[in-house]
Amino acid sequence: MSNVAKIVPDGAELTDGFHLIMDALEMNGIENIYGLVGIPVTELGRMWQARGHQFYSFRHEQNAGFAASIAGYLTKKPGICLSVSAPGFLNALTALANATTNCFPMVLISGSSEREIVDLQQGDYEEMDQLNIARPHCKAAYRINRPEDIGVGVARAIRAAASGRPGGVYLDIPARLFCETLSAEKGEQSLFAPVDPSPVQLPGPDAIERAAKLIREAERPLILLGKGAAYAQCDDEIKALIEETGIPFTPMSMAKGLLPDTHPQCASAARSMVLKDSDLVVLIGARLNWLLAHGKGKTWGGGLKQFVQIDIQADEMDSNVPIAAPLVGDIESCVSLLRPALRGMQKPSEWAKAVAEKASGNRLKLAGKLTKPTAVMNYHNSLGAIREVLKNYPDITLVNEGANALDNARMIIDQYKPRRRLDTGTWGVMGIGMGFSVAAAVETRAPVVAVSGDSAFGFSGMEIETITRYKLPVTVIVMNNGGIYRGDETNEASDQAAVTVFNSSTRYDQMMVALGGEGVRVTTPEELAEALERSIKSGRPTLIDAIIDPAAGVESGRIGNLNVVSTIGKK
Ligand code: OXK
Ligand code: ADP
Ligand code: MG
Repeated sequence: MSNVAKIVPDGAELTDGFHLIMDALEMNGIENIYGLVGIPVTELGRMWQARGHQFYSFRHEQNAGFAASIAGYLTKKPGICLSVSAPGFLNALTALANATTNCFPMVLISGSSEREIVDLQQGDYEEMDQLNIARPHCKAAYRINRPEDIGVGVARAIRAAASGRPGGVYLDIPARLFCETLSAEKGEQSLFAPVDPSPVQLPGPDAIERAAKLIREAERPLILLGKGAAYAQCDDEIKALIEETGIPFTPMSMAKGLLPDTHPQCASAARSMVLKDSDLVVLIGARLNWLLAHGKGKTWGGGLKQFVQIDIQADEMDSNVPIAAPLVGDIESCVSLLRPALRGMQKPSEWAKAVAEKASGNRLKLAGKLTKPTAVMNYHNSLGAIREVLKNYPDITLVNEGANALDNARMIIDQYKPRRRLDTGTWGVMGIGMGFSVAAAVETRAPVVAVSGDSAFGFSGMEIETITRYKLPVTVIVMNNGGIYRGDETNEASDQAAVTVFNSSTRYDQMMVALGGEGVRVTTPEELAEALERSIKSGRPTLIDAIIDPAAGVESGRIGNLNVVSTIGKK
């Protein structure tokens, strides 16, 4: 590592902002930067590559931001996104806010314009008070004003993103700072990596005892795994807790695969039943937000449920309903303390058996639909074909977005390993597809399959050029039914296309060919399976345009209850 930029005539060695930022990132073990260059950060991207690191150049900052955020989720180290000022910064801000909402650690580093001009609103190039705009959308926002503060600024950003509940951090770098110099010696002294940036956090013994007592006394306990449990990377501890206690478990979407979906205790296929009929629910890294009907109401069987909740964020407790046994701490510590406290507990065998029977009945019912031929492919038989192929590739990461494409793939495609399913998360955000795919391929060094609705794909579709440029082993399957939700809506009022409808003749496969990859159009489950298998084996960037029945799909998939519909003025 060299942070010596130049040697001046009197012999003093100098460094500058560019070098110090790179030194600080290196010191924190950063290897990959996801971003989009332009004034004033282009040189930083170039110099990062010159040091032997990777800079992934995207076509839109939002996708670079999504990539950085999921890199953070996959590695437990903040993902780094680099953007230009004002519009580039704003484009990335959605991803930063999404990272914070989903508890993904990332740092968005944006160049910004000159303070004295911005602050007097004198109309600088890309003038914007970025720091203050970022603040409400992230966990922490910092600006570095002096080269000697770069070390502390980067260290604070890394610690803020990774510690406690992870999240997004904004780091503002005024353009001028990049070239400001400092003696190399002072520069070197100013740099450091934070010691233990995400420290363990132990729950108290009383809290463990309280939780263990409730679990022992429960007749129909359920363990609900969230993406916090997957993030914690203590897979063996969680598996041991579940198997030692014999409690049925159900994963939230990104926790699928923490234990295989085919595990005998997996209650995914009996979801309604276990949420409703359980008498105690142990939440591990899952929040009682909208995705869990806020922990109350008919989903949960009407009355108040008893909850044990494991979470690192103390004020998550009681956010929606009272938590009978809060366990505040990191998941690994909490689970490893809970296990001995539960040793010898009686397994809830009868309940577990009833759950397993319900789940296997539902699985059987679904299996019939997955192989049923139809005149035009539907979600069941197309995803059924994908499921069969992916069974043989458990290391593949599945990226999934859309409405029906999301809900059906979550239900149909089994996951076998932790952190292999990445999706629209807490916000149900469309557009994560290609950014997540790039980062998953980079960080896991294994193939990626993205299953995207045709609408969802449109949000980040141009990044297939990024995928081909870096020759990433990504297969994109566009579930093409010609519209948002479905492609057969008609506009009763005029001849303008209906709001949910796209061109039915769109050739997404040809888009991929034009941008340097392989493109295939398929119309049957057999063709789809064959194309997917071939693509995975080839390792070549491929887009499979899967033609789905335009009439397949329901408005907003399984969350149609959230739609807002007027009852007034309809003909
Ligand atoms: C699950 N199920 C199965 C299986 N797995 N049956 C057979 N075999 C298997 N393997 C059953 C399960 O028991 C449920 O049936 C049903 O399938 C659905 O399961 P699941 O897990 O999907 O459950 P549910 O109720 O949909 O979960 C609620 C939810 C989920 C809110 C957590 O819908 C979700 O994550 N939604 C995210 C939606 C989203 O973000 N969309 C964004 C785009 S929409 P029963 O009989 O047990 O109930 C958008 O932007 O606007 O419209 C817009
Ligand atoms: P899901 O959407 O899968 O239900 P959420 O994003 O709602 O998951 O919840 C994840 C939770 O996990 C957050 O409340 C977060 O604070 C928590 N969390 C993340 N990492 C850890 C960890 N290492 N230890 C404890 N809790 C964690
Ligand atoms: Mg569609």
